[in-house]
Amino acid sequence: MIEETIISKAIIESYLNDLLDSIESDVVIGGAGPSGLCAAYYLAKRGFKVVLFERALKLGGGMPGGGMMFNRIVVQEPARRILDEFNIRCQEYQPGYFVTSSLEAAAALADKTLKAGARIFNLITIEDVIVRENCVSGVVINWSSVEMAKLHIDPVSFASRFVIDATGHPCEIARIVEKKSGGKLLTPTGRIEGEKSMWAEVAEQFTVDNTKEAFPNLYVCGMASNAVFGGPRMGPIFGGMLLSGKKVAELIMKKI
Ligand code: 48H
Repeated sequence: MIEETIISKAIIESYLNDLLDSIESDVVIGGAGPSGLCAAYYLAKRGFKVVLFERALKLGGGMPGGGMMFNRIVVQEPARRILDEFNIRCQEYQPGYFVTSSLEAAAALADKTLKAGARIFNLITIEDVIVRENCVSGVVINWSSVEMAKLHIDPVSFASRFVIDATGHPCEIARIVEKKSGGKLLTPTGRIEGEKSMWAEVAEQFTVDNTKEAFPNLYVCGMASNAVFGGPRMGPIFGGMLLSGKKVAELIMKKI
C-alpha cells in the first residue's frame, strides 16, 4: 500500500529540515554553474558548511549547452586534473586541448558536490544581500517562480560569513552590491568594469587572476570575475571556470 500523504510529508519535512539548517552557514554561493559547483565542492570536502542557491531548475549553468549546443566542452592543463578529481572522462584532441562531454561534466560536478555535503537549493534566486558594518554577511532569497511571476512577496534572509558570486555573465550579486553601496566595489573604478569581447587565452588567465574579493566578504568567481573586473570572454573552454572555483574555495578557507 502506498499513501500519498506519507510521500508529501517525507518530501516537505526533509526539505524544510535542510532549509532550516542552512539559515546560518560558513559560505553562501549564488549560482550552480561550473565555478560555483567547484567552489562548493572544495569547501564542503574540507568540512565547511556551504549553502548554494541556484535560480534555475537544473544544475550546471552554461556548461550542459557546450559550444553552441554541441554538447562538448574543452579544458586545458592544469584544469584537466580537476576533471580527474571528478572522474570526468576526456580525450586529448590536440596536445593540450582536452575535449569532454558537457553533460557528463555538469552531472559529475553536481553529483560529487552534493555528495561532498554542500546543500544545494535550486529554484531559488538571490535578490539582495545582508550588509553589516560595510561587510556582506548573508543573502536575501526568494523563490525563482515569485521573481518570474513578478509577485510582490517579501523574501527571507540567510546569514553566512562569506558570499560567493558565481552567477556568471550578469554577476548579479556584485551588481546589487555595486548599486546599493553607491559604487564601492574593490575594482579600479569602484564599479562593475564590464565583460570584454572574446580572447580565450587572455580570458582564461584573467578569470583565475581576478577570482578575489570584490567587496568585504563578497568574492567573485567564474564569469562573474571577468564581468566585475573587466576581462574578455573565452567561449566554450572551461578550464578557467574550474580553476576559479577551486581558487575561491582556497581563498576563503584561508580566511575562515
Ligand atoms: C541564484 C543565479 C542568480 C541569482 C544567476 O553562467 P554559469 O555557468 O557561471 P560560471 O561562471 O560558473 O560559468 C560560466 C560559463 O558557463 C560560461 O558562461 C562561459 C564559459 N562563457 C564564455 C563565453 O564566452 O560566453 O552559471 C551561473 C548560474 C546559472 O545557473 C544561473 O541560473 C545562476 O548562476 N544564477 N542563481 N540567484 N541571482 N543569477
